[in-house]
Amino acid sequence: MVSLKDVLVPDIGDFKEIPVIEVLVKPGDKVSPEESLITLESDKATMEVPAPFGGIVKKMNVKVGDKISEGAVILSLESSDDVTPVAAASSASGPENKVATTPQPVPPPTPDEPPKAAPPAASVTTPEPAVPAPSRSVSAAAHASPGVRRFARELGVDLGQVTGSGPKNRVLKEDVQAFVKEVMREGGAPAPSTGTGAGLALGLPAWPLVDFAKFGPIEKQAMSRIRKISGPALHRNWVHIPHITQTDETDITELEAFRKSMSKEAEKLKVKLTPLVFIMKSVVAALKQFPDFNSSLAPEGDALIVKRYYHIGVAVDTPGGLVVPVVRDVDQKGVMQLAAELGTLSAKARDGKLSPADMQGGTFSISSLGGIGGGHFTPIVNAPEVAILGVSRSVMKPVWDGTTFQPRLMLPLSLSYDHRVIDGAQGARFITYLAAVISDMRRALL
Ligand code: CAO
Repeated sequence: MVSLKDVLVPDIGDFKEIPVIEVLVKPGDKVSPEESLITLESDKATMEVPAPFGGIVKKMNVKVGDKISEGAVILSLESSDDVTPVAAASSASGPENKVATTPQPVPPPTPDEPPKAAPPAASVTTPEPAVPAPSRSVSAAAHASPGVRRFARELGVDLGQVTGSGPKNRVLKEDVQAFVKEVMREGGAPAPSTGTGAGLALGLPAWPLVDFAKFGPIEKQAMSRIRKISGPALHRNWVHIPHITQTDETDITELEAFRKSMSKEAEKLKVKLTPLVFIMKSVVAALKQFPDFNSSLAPEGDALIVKRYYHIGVAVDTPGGLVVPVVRDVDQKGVMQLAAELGTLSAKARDGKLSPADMQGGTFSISSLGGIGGGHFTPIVNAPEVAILGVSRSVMKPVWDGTTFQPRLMLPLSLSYDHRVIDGAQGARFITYLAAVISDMRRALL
C-alpha cells in the first residue's frame, strides 16, 4: 500500500536554526534510499540529509535560506508501506508517518581513496570537530555543496586543500577548477611557501621542530624584508625548475692583462672595470649563438618565448639580502658604460633604493662571487628566465700547453639551466662557447 510520510530533520546534536544551503530534490522527483535531499550548513560543518527510504517527493517544506532545527519537516515522500527506513536515527520520534534520518557529514577521503591531485600549497589544516554523527567519520574542514563535492570527488581533489572564495570560505566549483589548473600547471608538485610546510606537502617527514634553547643560548633575529620576499621565490625556483649545473673554467690571463691596461682610462671615467662587464658582453655573444638560453617557457608550457633583447640581471649582495637589478640592452653598450651602470645599480641596491622597474625585464642572470672567493657553486635559475651563470674567483693554475705547464689565470664558471628547456648537450655547448669567448673576446666578432 502507498502512503505519504513526512521526513524530518534528524538529531543534529546541539545545533539549532541551521540554514538550508541547498535543496537537491523537488516535487515529482523519485528518490532512492540514502539519496541526499537537502544540505545544512552550520558554522562548523556541512551536512547532507539523506532520504530514509525511497519514494516520490510530493511536497517540499523547506527552501534555501530557511533555518531549521531537529524535528522540522523537510518534505513529504510517497512510498509503499513495505519499505524499511535506512539509518533511521534512534532519536527519531513522533507520529508513525514521520521519519527522521541520520545526517551525513561529508566524509574526508579514506585511506583507500587517497586524493589523486596533489595540493598546491603547503598549509596543513586540522579538520574542525564536526556535528556528532552516529555512523560516519567527519571532516568539516571544507564547506561546499554536494554538487561541488561530487565534482571534486570525480577529479580526485581533496576539498580540504582547496581555498574557498565563496561566503564563509565556501568552496565553489570555480575554486576546484582553479585548484586543478594550478596542480596541472605545476606538474603535480606543490608550491610551498614555507620551508617547514614543504616537507609535508611533498609527502616528506615533518620539519623537525627543536627547542634550541634547551641546548644553549639562542637569539631570534627577524628576517629582512628582502629575505622574506626572495626566500620563497628562490625556494619556488629550486623546487619547480629541474636544474642542471654545468661547470667549466676559462683562461682569463690575457683578458686580465687587457683589463688592467685599461684601468687608467676607467679611472678617468670614474668607473671600476672588473672582469664582470667583460663576462656580461661574452654572455650576450653566447645568448645570440644559443637563443634558447635567452627565453622563457610560455605559461602553458607548450612553447618557448625567445627574447630578442639582452637585459642581464646581476645578483648584488646587500646588507638586507640578495637583489637582482637588471642592466638593459647589454648588447648595445661598451664595457665602460656597462661598468658605470653596474656601479650605479649596485650602489642603489646597497642603499635600498632600487625601484621595481630596476629589477624587471631580465632575460638571463649572472651571480658573481668573484670578488669574494670560493670555487664552483650552484646558482638558482631566476624564473621565468631559464639559465644563470655563476662566476667564481679566478685562480692562477698550472695549465698544460702540450709541452709544459704554464701559469694561467683560470676563472671558474657554473652554468645552471632549466632542463625542461635546455638539454645537457646544449648546456655543454653554451658553456664551452662562453668560455672560449671570455678567454678571447675577439671570438665574439666572428
Ligand atoms: N676573480 C677575481 N677577482 C675578481 C673577480 C673574479 N672573478 N670578480 C671580481 N674580482 C675583483 C674585482 O676586480 C675587484 O678587485 P679590486 O678591488 O682589486 O678592483 C674585487 O674583486 C671586488 O669586485 P666587486 O665585487 O666590487 O665588483 P664586481 O663587478 O665583480 O661585482 C657585484 C659587482 C655587484 C656583482 C658584487 O659586488 C656583488 O654584490 N657580488 C655578490 C653577488 C652575490 O651575492 N651572488 C650570490 C647570489 S646567490 O646567493
